[in-house]
Amino acid sequence: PDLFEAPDYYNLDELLTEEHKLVRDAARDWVKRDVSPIIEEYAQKAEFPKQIVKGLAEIGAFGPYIPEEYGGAGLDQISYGLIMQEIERGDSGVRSTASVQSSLVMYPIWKYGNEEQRKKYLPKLASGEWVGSFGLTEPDHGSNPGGMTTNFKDMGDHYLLNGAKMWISNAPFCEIAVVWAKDESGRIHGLIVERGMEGFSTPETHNKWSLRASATGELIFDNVKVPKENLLPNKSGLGAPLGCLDSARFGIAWGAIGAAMDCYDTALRYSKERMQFGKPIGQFQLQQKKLAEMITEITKAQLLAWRLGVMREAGTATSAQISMAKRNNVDMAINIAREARQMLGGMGITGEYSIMRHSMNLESVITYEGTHDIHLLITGLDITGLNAFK
Ligand code: TGC
Ligand code: FAD
Repeated sequence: PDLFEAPDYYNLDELLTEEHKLVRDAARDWVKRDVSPIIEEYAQKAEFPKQIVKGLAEIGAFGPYIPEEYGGAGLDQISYGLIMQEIERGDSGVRSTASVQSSLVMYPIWKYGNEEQRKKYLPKLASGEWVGSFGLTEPDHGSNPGGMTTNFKDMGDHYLLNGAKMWISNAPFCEIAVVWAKDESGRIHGLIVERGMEGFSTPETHNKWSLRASATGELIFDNVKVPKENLLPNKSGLGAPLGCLDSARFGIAWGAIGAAMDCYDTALRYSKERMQFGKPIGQFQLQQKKLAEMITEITKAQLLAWRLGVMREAGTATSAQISMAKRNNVDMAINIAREARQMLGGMGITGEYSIMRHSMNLESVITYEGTHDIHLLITGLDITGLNAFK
């Protein structure tokens, strides 16, 4: 069941450069070899497979577009997207680890940090020696991060940080966390908090039915003394964390296509092998309808992601355009996972096949990085000029 084919119904490969294809194929081969064979077991155990961190670094999944001088892969946005697509064919939780590390930890340090911070943190994050987390969401502030209460006070020679973040990917084992907190005037800033700082703890969140191969936890700050040099100096306000989300949401728009492709591949293969009423089930019109709609939706999502990649590379993609692609492509994937699972009948609910795991994972993907409804309201605001959030 781990034989990936690569639906490319509209010959999108013709739009890719040789480098894009090399990067994608290297990621695909690595996922096939090192992720697919073990991921079901780790998801069942609800454990992150830490041994894959090195491989993620080697395929360029940690900071694909961060310049090489800081240890990044120095690739373009479409390469970043393709890497996320291939990783999420394997598992959304593994893609989450890469998304957080690249777009939510390395990106803010690169864009909003100073040169010392870039040199201190980025190479270690790119190589996977350190894994980071990103703390924006709080127990009482998810869709509305601007309401956060985590705060820091200027104590002269350091900052004193208090508060708590919840639902944080990679939290239980992160070496550093990029944490968003308000200063005494209520302005949001990013702070780099390091494991070992007194008063900083990261309890794990258990009992998840989704994203089980990714570790999720809290970040708790109880009078943590944060050195002043750990504040990201070059951007503040809610726009700073939201800028990181733009990059992560872009990657998720591509990643979701990978999960959908794996479900489609699996259902297509199964439909040709599984016999009922003396025929392969793929010969029944109802099953063909499901498969035909899947490949149609995957193709539309690929075009959306590719065009967004071109605009993102040119620096012209708006946040609302990114929201549209995240929302559409994750919704496309979750619907395909559900239909594909039904096509496998009873076998579809087992861990023998990847579909049920994708289906459960996508419940997180459709919620994090802005829920399905929040992204709709972002589009609504963009086209009407009328703000449903205020
Ligand atoms: P609003 O007043 O609209 O905006 C505040 C300031 O931010 C600017 N801005 C953006 N800047 C960059 N990129 C964006 N996407 C931006 N959207 C808004 C805006 O211009 C403004 O700037 P300024 O200078 O005027 O202050 O903010 P609001 O409080 O009304 O909220 C807007 C809303 C709802 C769209 C936003 O807060 C939102 O997107 N909510 C969803 C929250 C979310 O996505 N959380 C994600 C947490 S991280 C996560 O889930 C990681 S999962 C990782 C994984 O495992 O892959
Ligand atoms: P709420 O904001 O309470 O929303 C509940 C419901 O109300 C949703 O359906 C929502 O769409 C709806 N709603 C809210 N506001 C409106 C409105 N104005 N109009 C209409 N409907 C509305 N966060 C991080 O900071 N870092 C991470 O690494 C991270 N990783 C995550 C990993 C996992 C597995 C999960 C599940 C979440 C993660 N998150 C992370 C948090 C995630 O971003 C939030 O769960 C998400 O933003 C939604 O917030 P909430 O859960 O508080 O839901």
